[in-house]
Amino acid sequence: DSEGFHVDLTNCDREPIHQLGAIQPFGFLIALSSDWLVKRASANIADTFGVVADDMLGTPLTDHFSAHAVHQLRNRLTVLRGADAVERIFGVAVFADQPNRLFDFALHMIGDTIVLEGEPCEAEAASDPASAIRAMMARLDNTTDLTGFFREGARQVRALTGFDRVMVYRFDMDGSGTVVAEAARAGIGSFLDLRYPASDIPQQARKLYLRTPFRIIVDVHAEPVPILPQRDETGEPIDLSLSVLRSVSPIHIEYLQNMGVDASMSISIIVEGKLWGLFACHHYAGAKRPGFERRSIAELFGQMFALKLESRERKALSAYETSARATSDRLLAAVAGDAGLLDNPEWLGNMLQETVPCDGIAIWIDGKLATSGMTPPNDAVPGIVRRLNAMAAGRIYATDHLSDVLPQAADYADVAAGLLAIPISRTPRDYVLLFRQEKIRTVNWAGDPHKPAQLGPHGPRLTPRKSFELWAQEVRGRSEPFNEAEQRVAEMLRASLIEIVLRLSDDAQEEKR
Ligand code: BLA
Repeated sequence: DSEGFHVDLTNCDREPIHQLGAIQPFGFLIALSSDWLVKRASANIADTFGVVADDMLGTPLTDHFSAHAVHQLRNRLTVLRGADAVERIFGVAVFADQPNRLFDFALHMIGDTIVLEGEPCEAEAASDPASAIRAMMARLDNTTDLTGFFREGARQVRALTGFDRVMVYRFDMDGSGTVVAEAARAGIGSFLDLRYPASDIPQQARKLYLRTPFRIIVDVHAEPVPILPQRDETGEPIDLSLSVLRSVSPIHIEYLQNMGVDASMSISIIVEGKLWGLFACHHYAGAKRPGFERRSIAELFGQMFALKLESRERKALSAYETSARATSDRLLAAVAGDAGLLDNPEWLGNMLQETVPCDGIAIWIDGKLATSGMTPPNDAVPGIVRRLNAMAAGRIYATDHLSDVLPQAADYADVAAGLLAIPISRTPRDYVLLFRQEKIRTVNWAGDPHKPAQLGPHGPRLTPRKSFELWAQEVRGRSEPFNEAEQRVAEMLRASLIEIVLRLSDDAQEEKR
């Protein structure tokens, strides 16, 4: 279509996925003015109300809904005032003469516009939601390690929603992601440990998933239903960011079809305000629509899961920091008793090793070098120090791939591929350097990550990759990365080391006098 946005490899992140102007056909959408007149309606409205969308525009909602239903919706709307949230109301009898024909509704606001989305109530309702959630939480709490916690999370989402495959998908720092846990129907193979490139879930989608933590694609083969009129008096398509029925990017639909998926659902896992990962769910045996109430329980479960994950991560971090603080105290105490220890890289190396594992250590003070363990050749160290001085003014610097910033480091990458540099003075620049050796890893990508998409046969139209065959990549020249917690701890050790160095130089001054 001429108005539509053409996706290509350069603009994938800019496809306006919240403004596609259509919903999925498993429900209907009505947008209302603040006086409850219909401003927009989805083209499938006649299926439920027997009035075509065009004829509904401009009419009051009370022409179509029972007075009681309108009353229920109005009441619920008052709860919402101002919030960037979706209210839900389950089991509404829309037609006064059909008391058993029930619908579930989602309500949200865009400015002054009220957006009402309805779908038929699930025949077999979820059991008491509160006790369902309680049982799910108890199961999570019964797990000991993180792997078990993830696996139990996947199991619970699968038990609740009935999807064929439920995965816990964790994002890496570079935006790629790995399946870290899975619960699946027997006989459909496993995606566990597979890695997917960042471009499989583009930026704007991630941003949207922070705001709306739940989405479902009930049937990837279903034809989207346009919302009429497509453009209102402002000329804008409706903003479907918070819509429950929002239709989905055709690129992503193609991706799912290439994967052989019929229905997809995902729940954001938000930790410390960041998109940590997703529960990603597939169904392969046709369309899948868990009822709205059940989906709402799954969404709430996702939020509780994330909170528990956050608290587990915090606990682990604080235990690590406590032990690091103890090391730092011991360091200070030991050096206070024997200043010579700081010139002893074996001793210092062993000490720091306990908190930040490494394969070698170099100490550079006043242009003098001492090393222990696996380190670059001595004559390479001044080059590293010069590079650090030019780069990381007085701050911790960490890399798992030193040759990124220092090309000649490729020569000794097998013994020292990664570096954590702790500056311990201002001028002249003194450092404690922790090295990690190369760790050759095999990353199992689901398809070649260098070709996440290709141009289609009909011009600039983008086609996501068709093959998800295992594509094993051998990663060389990199060490185990120094993680965030280790860098924080290095910051703490740095403070101790600076204190020691200052004290020693004071002592030296003293002796001179
Ligand atoms: C969205 N991509 C998504 C979503 C997932 C993935 C989970 C969220 C929507 C959903 O729940 O289905 C990716 N799904 C995965 C991955 C696994 C999985 C990695 O099951 C692993 C097991 N996709 C591409 C390319 C583009 C692209 C090249 O591969 C763009 C050029 C786009 N993906 C794309 C878009 C969305 C998306 C636009 C947003 C869909 C929407 O919410 O409208």
